[in-house]
Amino acid sequence: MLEKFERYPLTFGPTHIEKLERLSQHLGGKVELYAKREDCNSGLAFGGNKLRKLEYIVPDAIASNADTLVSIGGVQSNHTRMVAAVAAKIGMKCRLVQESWVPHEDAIYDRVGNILLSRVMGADVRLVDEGFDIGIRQSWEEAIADVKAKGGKPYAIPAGASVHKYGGLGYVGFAEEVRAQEKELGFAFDYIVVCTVTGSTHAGMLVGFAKDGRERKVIGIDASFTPDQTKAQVLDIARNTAALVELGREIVEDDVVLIEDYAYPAYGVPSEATKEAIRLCARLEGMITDPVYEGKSMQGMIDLVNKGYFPAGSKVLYAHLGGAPAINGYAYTFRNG
Ligand code: 5PA
Repeated sequence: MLEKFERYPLTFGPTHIEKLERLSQHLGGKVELYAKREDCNSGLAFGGNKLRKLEYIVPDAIASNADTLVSIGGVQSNHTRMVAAVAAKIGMKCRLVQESWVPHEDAIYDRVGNILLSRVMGADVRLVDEGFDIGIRQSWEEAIADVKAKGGKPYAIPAGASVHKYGGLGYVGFAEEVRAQEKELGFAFDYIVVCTVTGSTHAGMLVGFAKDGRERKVIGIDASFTPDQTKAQVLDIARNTAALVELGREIVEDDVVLIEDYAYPAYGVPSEATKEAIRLCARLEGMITDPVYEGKSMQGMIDLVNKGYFPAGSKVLYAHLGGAPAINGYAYTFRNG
């Protein structure tokens, strides 16, 4: 589906799919759980889902003759860490706006994890005291203007690389990759579980899996706590991406399956159930999920298994999208494990 698009390789290649045997058994053994390890997809600053998206954006950035990538996220944004890594790798400068998206207090929150890595990679990191919003932000537009005013050539990458015209392509590629892996495995997955916030990961998957009629089998777990805005953004990106790849059919609102039950109490703040899911997955599988994104989708998947949402015998693929560095910002939360 992506042959006509230029791709700048930033990842190792197809990501590993592993069975979560002990977690599946622990939850009763009726549903088989697997993880696709997007969190281990690259040697660039611990990798993660943003690299798949950026592979289709970097050629445009290079062609534009830019010298500075400009992007935005929360203080512990994984996306901005990945943009910093890509800027270093392709020899550009990087300007990052880190907003106060998370009402979480930890004395070291703005010194460790993702933001530490971005600083080490030489990004110009600016903290801005604005709350959570996945839309286009004034602080980001000001940063772009500021780079220009100082004689630089900015290339603008929105939050999560999502509303960028090519933001959805990377995860169309994920679906194609899963189809190829299914041939080798000898079975197909019945459901794909994905954490959804700015929307292009989910949107790309939806378009990619629409090719074989599985668009409604992509189960988005909202972690934004602003699900209406997130759902609308997924739909927009999916429609734009479907047109780009010439899917040949309309994406409709009901194709976006977004479960809203696990994002509480706020974006970036883990509930007790999220913390329990993080511990359970770590203790049974040695697989680390974070309190902002993957811990919430892990909690969601566990709860859906327990509720019988997936019929007995289902094979469920959990997309592990990365994000583990942020757990360092929750040192006090996990001080006793
Ligand atoms: C993020 C996003 P989307 O934003 O494409 O919906 O992906 C959600 C998601 N898992 C899931 C991890 C580990 C993520 O980092 N992170 C954002 C960031 O700034 O890091 C874009 C919000």
